[in-house]
Amino acid sequence: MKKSKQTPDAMPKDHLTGNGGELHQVAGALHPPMTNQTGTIVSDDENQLKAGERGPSLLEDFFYLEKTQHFDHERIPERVVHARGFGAHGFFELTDSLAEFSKADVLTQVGVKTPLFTRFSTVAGNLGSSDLARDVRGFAVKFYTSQGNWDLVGNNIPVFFIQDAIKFTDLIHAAKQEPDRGFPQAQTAHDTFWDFVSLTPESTHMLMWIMSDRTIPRSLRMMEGFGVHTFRLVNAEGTSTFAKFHWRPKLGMQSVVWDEALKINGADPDFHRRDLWNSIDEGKPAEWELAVQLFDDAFADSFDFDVLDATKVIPEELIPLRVIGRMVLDTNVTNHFAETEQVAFRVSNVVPGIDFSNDPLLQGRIFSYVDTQLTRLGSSNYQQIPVNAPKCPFANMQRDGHMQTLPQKGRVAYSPSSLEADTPRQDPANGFKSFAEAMQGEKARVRSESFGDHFSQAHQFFYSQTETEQNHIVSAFIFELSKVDTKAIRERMLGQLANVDPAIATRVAAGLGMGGPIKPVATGIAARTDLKPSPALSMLAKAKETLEGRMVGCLIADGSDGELVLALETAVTKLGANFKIVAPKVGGAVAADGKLIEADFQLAGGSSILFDTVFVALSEDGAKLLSTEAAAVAWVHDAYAHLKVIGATAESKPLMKAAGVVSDEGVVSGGDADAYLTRAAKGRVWKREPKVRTIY
Ligand code: HDD
Repeated sequence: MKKSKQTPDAMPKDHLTGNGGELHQVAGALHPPMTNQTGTIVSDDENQLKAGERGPSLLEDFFYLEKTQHFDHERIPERVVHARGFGAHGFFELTDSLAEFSKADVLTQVGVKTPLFTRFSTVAGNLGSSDLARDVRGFAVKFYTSQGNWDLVGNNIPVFFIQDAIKFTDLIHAAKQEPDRGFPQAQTAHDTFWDFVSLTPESTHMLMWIMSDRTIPRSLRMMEGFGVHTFRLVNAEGTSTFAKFHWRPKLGMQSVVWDEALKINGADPDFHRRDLWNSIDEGKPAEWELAVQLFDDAFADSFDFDVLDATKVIPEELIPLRVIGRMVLDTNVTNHFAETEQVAFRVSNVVPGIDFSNDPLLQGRIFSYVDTQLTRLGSSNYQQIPVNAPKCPFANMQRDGHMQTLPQKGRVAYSPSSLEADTPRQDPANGFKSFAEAMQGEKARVRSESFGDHFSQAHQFFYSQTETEQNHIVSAFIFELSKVDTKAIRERMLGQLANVDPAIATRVAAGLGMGGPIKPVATGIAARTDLKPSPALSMLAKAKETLEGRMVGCLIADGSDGELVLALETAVTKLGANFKIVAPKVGGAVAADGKLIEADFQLAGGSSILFDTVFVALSEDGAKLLSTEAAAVAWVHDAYAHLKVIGATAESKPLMKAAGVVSDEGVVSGGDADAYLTRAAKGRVWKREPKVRTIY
């Protein structure tokens, strides 16, 4: 090995070699000497210490012991729920002060950029599951505010399955793998989940949401987020206002279609994390608006449902969203484990000016998050881990414990005290004070009657969707229930759906092939059908016509028109989208003019499911050749069946034919790049759907 004394610019020499070692040049880069955890330089990282050349290993080999012991303990318990997650750093910038309602700096100091860390997740799957499972997405944000950490631990759906936290254990046990067999993984399409929810009518509204395309997002950058619960804001005078928090993605909302989701899970199980990582890495930060719905007791008292019931939304048409700032995720983590895995969100992390409501789901969460971190991170000092530590000063009398890293100084570890001047003291004027809500009532285990209507908002949600979205909800119920072996559970679920609307139940029953009358499950309160549809609940009704942040895939082969491909790439990049070339070989293809066009993907590794829209840029020979290549036929066929806009050169016809493409408004042939991109920006060709799959 060639040795060099040169120091890389970014690293101070004494840091790398201050222990007496030297820098080593390997493949042109300079590497510092390897040491063990205590700084002793390792001379040989390839062989254990042995008694003789072919003899047994020696226990004395402290390098090997330390290395292997560390490896043996690399894993920590994964989260019981939301195990699979992906995070990034960024900031929140307030654009509209809420000083009238809250005394929190983060909600009142316009223009200040508060650093934050956001972790997205799926709920049911284990750590190694796939990103595109049909599931709720966690949307947890840790704001490192000047007054302490504020964690807004939400989801991409504004309602929840249950009303009281005491049912959370049951919900999750029903949703996760069945305990005897240990499967299925990362899906609710099995008996125990549908058994539980069909016996738990309060979950019906949430079922409508999770059967919608919200649970198969195209990108983490393209989904909404919600604080779910009603929170309280408290101003300097101690007056409280209720608040619900909403995140709105700058790129607009978009989902994949179900068949695509199933295939993406095989083609790229890391689809969502790769997408977010790449986008930030390419200097394209992900951005959301933060908006609030603010309301007072008078509204709460007059609203049709209880604002403390987490299975209900307050339609935006009733309380409009007020946009107050933006979140920008612009920095990838340095180390996934240290940051994304060790981040510890706690619903109890609030700051003066932000407080809890009495929502019994929220109240129960306040305990659970603090508790779970002890098992996961193993020490009550987990808040000292950099990703969890506040970025404002903090001081208290908590001492010692496993993995204490703070040099806690002084004799005084108690309060009150008189021995040292600089010990921390309670601060009644500036400290967090709970809102002084008057309390009354008998101690009892009860569910308020105001939580009793489980079907009206489910009905409202379904009929607030576009026809396409309604069809997808029905299809999702059919898919999931078709995986339920126990017929009685399927029947009971149809009975719950009949409570939402007999027409929905009939459609699902038709798809399942379950004839005969559907018996509604007995319910205390029947669904109201007079609630006005809320278009804000639909994704397609508010979809943006844009290609920004999207992926365009272009299929080429030898003989393709190089100029056309280049022109397309330029136009796509100008629109803020990513252009990726797929060719039979990853090395690329030789264009008609003899020049090499390099590829980003080999055909089998770059299936069209990875792209939002595709262009087939083949020559006549290329198209003939690929029309007998299964991967190419599937590439075009999938794009067509997934309702994508397909652009193509006239010469690509043989492949289009082999793939069963039937001309429609979303098939732009003739090689017109502009016409293709104009149609592609409008999104999928929903009108094509009845031609490619049965709508029940
Ligand atoms: Fe929870 C994790 C969101 C109800 C108990 N939850 C967790 C995460 C999110 C949510 C986003 C992952 C945080 C991260 O990225 O580390 N949870 C919700 C929402 C809920 C909800 C939006 C309802 C509105 N959760 C809920 C209840 C309980 C829990 C009712 C228990 C009583 N949740 C947990 C937990 C987790 C968790 C077991 C697992 C890992 C963790 O906390 O840190 O404590």
